[in-house]
Amino acid sequence: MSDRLPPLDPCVKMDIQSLLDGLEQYRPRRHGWTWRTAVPGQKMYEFTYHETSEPLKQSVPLPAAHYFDNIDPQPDCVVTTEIASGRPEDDIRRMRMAAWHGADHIMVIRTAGQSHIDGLLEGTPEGVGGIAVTRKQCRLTRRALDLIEDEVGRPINYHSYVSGVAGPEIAVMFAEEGVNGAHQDPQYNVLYRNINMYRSFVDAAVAKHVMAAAGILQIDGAHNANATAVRAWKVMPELLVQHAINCAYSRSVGMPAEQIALSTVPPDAPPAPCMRMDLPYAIALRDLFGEYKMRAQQNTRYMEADGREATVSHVLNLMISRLTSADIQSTITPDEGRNVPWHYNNVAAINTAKQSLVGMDGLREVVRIDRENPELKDRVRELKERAVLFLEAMIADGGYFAGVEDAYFVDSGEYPETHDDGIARDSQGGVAEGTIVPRADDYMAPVCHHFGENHLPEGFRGRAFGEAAPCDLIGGCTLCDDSKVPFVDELDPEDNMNARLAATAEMRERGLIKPEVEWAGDGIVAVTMFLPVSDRIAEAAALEIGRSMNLSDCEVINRQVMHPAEGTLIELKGRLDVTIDPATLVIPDLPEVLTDEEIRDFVHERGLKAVAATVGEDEHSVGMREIIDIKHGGLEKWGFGVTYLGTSVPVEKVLDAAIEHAASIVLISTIITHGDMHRRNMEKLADLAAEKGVRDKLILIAGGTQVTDELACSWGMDAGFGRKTHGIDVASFVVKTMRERGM
Ligand code: Z98
Repeated sequence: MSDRLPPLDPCVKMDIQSLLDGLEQYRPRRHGWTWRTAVPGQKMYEFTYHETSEPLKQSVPLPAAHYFDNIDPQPDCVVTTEIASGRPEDDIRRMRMAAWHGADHIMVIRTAGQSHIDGLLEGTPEGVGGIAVTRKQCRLTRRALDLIEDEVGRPINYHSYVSGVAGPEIAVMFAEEGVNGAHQDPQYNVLYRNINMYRSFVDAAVAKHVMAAAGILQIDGAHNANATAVRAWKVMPELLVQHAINCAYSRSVGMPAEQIALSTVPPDAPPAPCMRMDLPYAIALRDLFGEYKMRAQQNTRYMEADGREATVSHVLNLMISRLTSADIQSTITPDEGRNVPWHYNNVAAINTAKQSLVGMDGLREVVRIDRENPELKDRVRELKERAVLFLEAMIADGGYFAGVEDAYFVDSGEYPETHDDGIARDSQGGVAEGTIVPRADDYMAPVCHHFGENHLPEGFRGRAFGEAAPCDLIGGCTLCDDSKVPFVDELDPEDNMNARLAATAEMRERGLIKPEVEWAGDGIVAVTMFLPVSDRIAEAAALEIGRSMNLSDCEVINRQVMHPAEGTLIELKGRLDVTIDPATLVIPDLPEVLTDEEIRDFVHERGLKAVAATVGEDEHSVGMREIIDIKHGGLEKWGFGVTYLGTSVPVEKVLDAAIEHAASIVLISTIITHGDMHRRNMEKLADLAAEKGVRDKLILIAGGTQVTDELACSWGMDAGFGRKTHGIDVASFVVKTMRERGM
């Protein structure tokens, strides 16, 4: 049982072996989907939030959070990430990182074509950019997520797909293994996997019925039409129709409305004026399907390999979510365009969602969509009308199956305009055609959550009818009695988790370090370089540079023209065969800081004074003010008398002021480093102090983003302080140095 495993220690890596041990006995501790608990009016730091949820117990806040007491407000909607390492043992490490940044819906991507597998896979689960679904993979993942959710203090929903001709079996397995959410939409199987349409709908009825019983949240497949369409914005009416078909079908086989989520994507992306085009669609959708949940997916149709571009589209999509609504906010990364699933891009996309949603907290209250705006109003109505026309025509033409035969779907014209280029399927063809067999008169399945006519004997219709359960006839079924759930280990003797973990065992045991993005120890690194040539030459040159850097399997994953002749930005990936033993590393000790009391006493005793200035032609003042101002916890806090001389101050003037004020500390700051200005100013200050015979009476300190202690000292300073320095570091240094020097 998962609760027998010790809780995770945030400073220790997850022990994958212990998660595998005893997996055959593990049973999920809960079933069904969990929403976040919204906390309207939540107060954090100096702010009041309108659309956030309960905070995490442990997390990694956004980078700027240190200005705000390290708060990490979590939006009110569930945030999705899609994990696709292809190896469960690596997937679960990624999940832990994703959860710490704010994901609580984790989808594991499967290798393409799962839909064509006609039985439940129990064999080897490794895939490429995805995973073949197996019981072992599901169970291991759910078990790991139990620990991860305890660590972050929020339930995590685990998600996969119930598709294809093995759909009903997979649904049962998901219900048994505590999978919390799944895509299920028979239209997906028909249109994109060419599974026979009758078989798809029969299977879907059974699968949905099982999902409903297990509380599994369903996500539909309409978004795949956006992703497939020639012009994604043309399929908006059809998307409404696809949602309607799956919702109606799901309801008719017993799925409650609250378990149905629509998978919706703002269809366009810049350079299209996408917000104006997407907003009416988002509104029409919510008008028509208000009783269902909205899963807002990110636009992937126009995603290229550029992370910046994908992020901007994502943020625009997030704005639509905030202006309308989203119960689940999906995140996606441009990894597919780059041919590698990079786990840190998962984290980046989760942070994009968290940052944008929290940044737009309560936006809807102050920025209202103008529903009376004629352009918006007319377009919302037009979309609905086009969708209704689509449905009416399809019904008049013989219904859904006839419509699919007639290529109604994914046509590049906006209905009723058609270009006759939709996806057509033959009702007498496709995968698993002719495999539907009528039930015999005496057919009776002694299992619960069975769909359809089951010829049950009297008194066994189930607890919902106040009668015995059908499975009482056989002493219980797997959905009612957990102990009956089977476990089948991997079958491949070579390619399996144990063998793969054995290959990297030394790395784990000795804590050896190798870069990775895909799998543990893969050695893959990404290098960004600017090459002052045109793109094709740059690409060839980058590959050559990669080889000179000792990288193997080099591949250009992104190239962006800066100017046709002046240059190209290249992102290159390659494999670096280097292993670092942490025992060989020399890691400098963190500077020790003194207590407030110790510093205050020392400063008061001596009446210490400092002069401070940004020197040279440099107008930056924020860094220096943080070091000196009392309100930022700067030197004034301990009683230092600080004379701040301002910005762009000549070094001579700083020194004169120090002498005039009888200061023993001189603080200079430089951010600008062009022409080595920072070096020259430091050297000049040290030389002048020596010339005037005051060098040994002064502590000279330089600070700035490009300053290091080593460099500053080599240029005549007593210390240099770079990024992330606080007043306490400088104050401690001053006191310690004055004590050492007997000043
Ligand atoms: C997403 N990035 O939705 P195979 N059923 C439906 C699907 O949408 C998918 C599958 C099944 C997307 C994920 N969608 C892509 C409705 C896949 C998967 O046969 O295993 O590929 O089916 O977030």
